[in-house]
Amino acid sequence: MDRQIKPAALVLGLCALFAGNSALAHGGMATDAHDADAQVVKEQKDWGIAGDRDQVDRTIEIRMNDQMRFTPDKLQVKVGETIRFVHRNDGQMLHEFVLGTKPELDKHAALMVKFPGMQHDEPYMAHVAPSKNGEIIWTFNQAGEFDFACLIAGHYQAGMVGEISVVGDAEADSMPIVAREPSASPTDSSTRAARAQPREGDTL
Ligand SMILES: [Cu+2]
Repeated sequence: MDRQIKPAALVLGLCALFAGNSALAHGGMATDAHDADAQVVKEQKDWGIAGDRDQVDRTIEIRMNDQMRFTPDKLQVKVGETIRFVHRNDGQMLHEFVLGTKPELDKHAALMVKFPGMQHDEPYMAHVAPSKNGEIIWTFNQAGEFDFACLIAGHYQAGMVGEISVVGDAEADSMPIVAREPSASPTDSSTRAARAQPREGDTL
């Protein structure tokens, strides 16, 4: 767990960002992923950095609904992985997908409640209209426990949030789904038997 309180400067930066954006005309939300790509400014965040389309390791589909839930709402990625998130809004209202640390999302959500019409857009967020898709490409280059959330006023408070564990290689080796080595020969049963031993903390 590495959920540190953000420095005050970062919070002030976030406020300034909102102040700037609120001056823009409303309604121009970046639902077109390709337009968004063209103007991505890569800034290192605690939870990673904007990724490149040609570096994508894996695509993860995230569904959103009006019951204020994401499916799936728990993800594990490896440090260094570039993920293409594809969001599908199954609901009748606008939803968002915003990556961040819990403290940062908490503060951001509070601002969204205070200023519900406020526009915001960053490479780590997608705004997805009803029955539409969204997309972001993000590189998780730092280990830690992070969240994703819909910060539309009321949605975050209703529990529209999920978790992302970004784990190092050693931890990732215990992930049950990955087969990144060539398949073992039939005579290699001793090694496989050893690998098959469950380890404490394994989840299936
Ligand atoms: Cu929502």
